[in-house]
Amino acid sequence: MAEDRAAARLRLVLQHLGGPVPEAAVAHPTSGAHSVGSARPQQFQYTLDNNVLSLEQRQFYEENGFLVIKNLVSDADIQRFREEFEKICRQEVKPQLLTIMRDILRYVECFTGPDIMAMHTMLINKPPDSGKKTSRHPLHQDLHYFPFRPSNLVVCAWTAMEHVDRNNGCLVVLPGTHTGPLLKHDYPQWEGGVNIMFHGIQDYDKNNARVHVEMEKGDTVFFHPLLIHGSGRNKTQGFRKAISCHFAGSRCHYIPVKGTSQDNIRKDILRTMNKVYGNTGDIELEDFFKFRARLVKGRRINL
Ligand SMILES: O=C(O)CCC(=O)C(=O)O
Ligand SMILES: [Fe+2]
Repeated sequence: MAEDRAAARLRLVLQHLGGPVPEAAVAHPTSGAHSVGSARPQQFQYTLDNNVLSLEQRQFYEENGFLVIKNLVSDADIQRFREEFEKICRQEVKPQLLTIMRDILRYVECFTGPDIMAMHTMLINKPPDSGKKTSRHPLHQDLHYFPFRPSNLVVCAWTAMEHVDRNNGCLVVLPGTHTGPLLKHDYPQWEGGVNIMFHGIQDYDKNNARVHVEMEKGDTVFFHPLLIHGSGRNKTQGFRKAISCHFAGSRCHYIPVKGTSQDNIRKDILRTMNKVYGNTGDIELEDFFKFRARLVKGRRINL
């Protein structure tokens, strides 16, 4: 029975991604869980009403914890960001908060509500793997890094700046894991080592489906901060570029993470800040986020 459900879910996920649907996954077409327009009133927990997402898209995110929107960012915008990105890599300019694309915000609002803070923006330049597999990003939940809640008002928008697939280390996600708890993270015991602050989860359900999210330039995947995800090694000679931005509804509030399972990353981040900015004294993780967070729409309420 659980296998039936898993197969039906995998089938739906693969259809959503537009990829080939393996035989085994098509074998159970009877699941009623995804029927659109059922008479039962819908209870949504992970998405808000704002008429941007279709019912099918909402149901997909509710069940799987991620949603790909194809062709969301125009080629012209990607080109602009690429040029900016390359200047930053050559250290010609200091990174500024990227102009948040209006089209992305329209979708972000479905998760965060109308008052939106950009909490953390990254230009990800995944290098060709040196042969030691150090370009891998271990499976993790982004909430491990964040001292604010509730998690359902937080979302990541990850935009591909070029075609991504398993060859250059696309994202890999474990659908449905956003409904579980925040798990314990630590540095993985990998032979070749791992990048600083790349904590991973050892103790996840190995039977959970794994989906490689292949995307084209300009596609954006939105995902929940409890969704377990990571990325494989980059086997190509090029740098795989993406923009990842975490947004939160400004109704979220900070929580202390000292002494919790997040204490290890808290210490790592504070130690790094101390190195970069000099003596940062008894600053806390929430101060770091308060300082870096930017209001991008509506009112700044708590964050
Ligand atoms: O781009 C990657 O390889 C991983 C990115 C990631 O984990 C994130 O954006 O949260
Ligand atoms: Fe992540």
